[in-house]
Amino acid sequence: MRYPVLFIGGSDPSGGAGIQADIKTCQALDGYAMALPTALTVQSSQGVQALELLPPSLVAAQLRAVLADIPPLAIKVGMLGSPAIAQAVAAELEAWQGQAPLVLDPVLSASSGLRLGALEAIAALLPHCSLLTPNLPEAGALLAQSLEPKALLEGLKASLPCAFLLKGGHGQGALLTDWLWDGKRLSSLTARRQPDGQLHGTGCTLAAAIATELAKGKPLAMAVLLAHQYLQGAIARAARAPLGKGPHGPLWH
Ligand code: PXL
Repeated sequence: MRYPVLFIGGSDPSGGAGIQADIKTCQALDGYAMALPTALTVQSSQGVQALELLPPSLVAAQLRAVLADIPPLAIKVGMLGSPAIAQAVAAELEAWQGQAPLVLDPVLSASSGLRLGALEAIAALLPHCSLLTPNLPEAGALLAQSLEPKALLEGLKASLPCAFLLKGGHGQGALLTDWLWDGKRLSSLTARRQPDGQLHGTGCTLAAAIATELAKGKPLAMAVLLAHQYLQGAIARAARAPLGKGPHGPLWH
């Protein structure tokens, strides 16, 4: 059995984040990765230097061709780049006859601070979303309020139409907690904070791993647990064999 998963997001030519990280994650977890870029970035472990968005019509055409040929069992959306691209993606998903769970990673900016997305773009995709995976700053931006994690959780529960995983990596302390709200229950996963240096693409990788496990038929909570374990392994391996001259080295898939 093969498990096709479709990834929609930005390209990172250094292979650390974006659709390159998605493809590696999916392959490592035994999925069949399909990937279409919304944008090309110029970046390395030293940061994102430039960004060029693809025309929305070209993103739509890629999506249409793939959906008509190999129906994905799950879809992950990362960097959308612009509201126009998000609307084009939403329109193609609406026109599609099939159905698949969609994991939406609401990418707003790179670690270097460069803007990679817009709130309006995320809003356009929310009606199609099965799981949203914001980090703390993204959750604050979505709620237009910078709040403590507990208050962010309540705010997201009250305002989102889908399940969400609130990622605690940007919080304080030696242990970090991710919170999963599945629509009915809240559960949490903790991990020991890893030193900075080889953490580029962690958000992309986690969401890609969740999508791949969902494609394999795992229930949401199990998919999140397996993805969390995969991410911790990829972080630990990378720490033993760093790559890149900059502060944002890649994981080891
Ligand atoms: O990790 C967020 C992210 C997503 N997608 C692309 C990126 C980045 C961060 O640099 O470059 C393409």
